Amino acid sequence: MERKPLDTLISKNGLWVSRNGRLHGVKKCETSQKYIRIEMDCGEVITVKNSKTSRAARTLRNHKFKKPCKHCRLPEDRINQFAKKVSVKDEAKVKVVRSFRLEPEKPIQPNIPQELEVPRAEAKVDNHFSHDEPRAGTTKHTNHPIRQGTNPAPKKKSSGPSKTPKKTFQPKSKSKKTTFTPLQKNRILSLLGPGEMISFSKEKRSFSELESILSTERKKDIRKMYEESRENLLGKLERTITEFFVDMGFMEVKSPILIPFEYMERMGVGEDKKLAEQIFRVGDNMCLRPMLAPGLYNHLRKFDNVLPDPVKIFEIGPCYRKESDGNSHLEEFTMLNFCQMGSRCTRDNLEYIIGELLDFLDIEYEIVSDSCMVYGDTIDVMHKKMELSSAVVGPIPMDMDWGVDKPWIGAGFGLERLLKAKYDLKNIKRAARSESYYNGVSINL
Ligand code: ATP
Ligand code: 9VF
Ligand code: MG
Repeated sequence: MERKPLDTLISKNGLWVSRNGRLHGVKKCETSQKYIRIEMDCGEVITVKNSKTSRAARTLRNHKFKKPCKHCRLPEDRINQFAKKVSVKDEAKVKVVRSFRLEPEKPIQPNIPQELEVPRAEAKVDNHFSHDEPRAGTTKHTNHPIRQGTNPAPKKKSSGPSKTPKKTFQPKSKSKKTTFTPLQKNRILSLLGPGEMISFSKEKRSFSELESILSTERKKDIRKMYEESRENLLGKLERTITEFFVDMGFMEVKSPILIPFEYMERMGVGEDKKLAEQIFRVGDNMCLRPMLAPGLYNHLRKFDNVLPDPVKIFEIGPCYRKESDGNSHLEEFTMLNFCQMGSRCTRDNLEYIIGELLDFLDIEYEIVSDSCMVYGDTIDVMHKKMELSSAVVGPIPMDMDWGVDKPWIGAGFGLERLLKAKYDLKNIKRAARSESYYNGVSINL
């Protein structure tokens, strides 16, 4: 026999059995595409998925409950009828109102995030955009000769998650150790604040106890952000860096995100190349840009006979790459690429600009040498084991294909990686465009 959906069962019985077995009278019931909002006689309101197979549907079908809710004041005969498995047929006690969209006020099941955030060593990701050669020529960059004696740019007050020392959740009760399923661990890890840690092996509180404590903390965090700054960290970083480069005499550029695939061929990433597999193709001829260089090349060429020497431009915006997952890779990320063409295009000047930017952002870094298939030799900027940027001193043979014939310097930075470094985030997903985190804090609450 066809099983009835939950909303039909509710309207048939006019009753609801809560998770703890209380039998409630239903006052009002609204149904959307996916959810049912139920108002009980006692005033309690819940929103649940309209599922045929849920616990609630089973209990209503089997007429199982522990005891009636005192505050609903259900008449004795209704309780007895339900207990005797007699449905109040054709007596639709509760009118089901159908609406198109009804967002759940509170999902019954915690929304388990997809990613497994179990702490692990920096995951190695297949990376076709750069060779995996051993890093060489490491130089600590705390005292760059050119930067000595220059006035550091004013440090701005940060309104993001604080970089306070890591807190550890200490077990409080003396009861025995709790074991957590991988899904539960995942949920708890996603609920930790940006700087917090937990030791599951020592934890004595139950999953639901911990989940509830952490959810309360995260709600406080989000409310505090709403009261105090209301700025999104990624948006704010883009604005801060824009101001920095505009002040340094660079022109802000916004070029298309949807570009001809031919641009990628001209960047040396033709269809036959391995790294073409990382590109999101759109239709036959277009793709989502995996880098900012093509748009910047075109601007350099066009501005060359317009602007005074040297031409200084930068762009900040979304880029897309298919990546096998990792703690520092996103498929949708935000790149900053600045470049200068003409005079003063030296490695020293490139390192000076990079140093000024990272000092301004208060992020520690070191410079190492690397190479990649697009540019050949690169100067990579590292924060611990994470690459913040690849920088290049041109000219390079590819310039010819873009009508550019002057020396240049340039560097590409990932903004989410800058945030991950600055706020010591566990996973780059916390810094990304997201529906799961706001400013590094879970919003699945
Ligand atoms: P990696 O070797 O870490 O995969 P890459 O060398 O391929 O990076 P570049 O092409 O040099 O990356 O891009 C410049 C910068 O853009 C990187 O240094 C990094 O900060 C950022 N970036 C690149 N790919 C990603 C990504 N998938 N997610 C987040 N940031 C990225
Ligand atoms: C360095 C990373 C080729 C003269 C317009 C500027 C650079 C940046 C490398 C970047 C990329 N190159 N994501 O070039 O600044 O292009 O792979 Si231009
Ligand atoms: Mg690189």
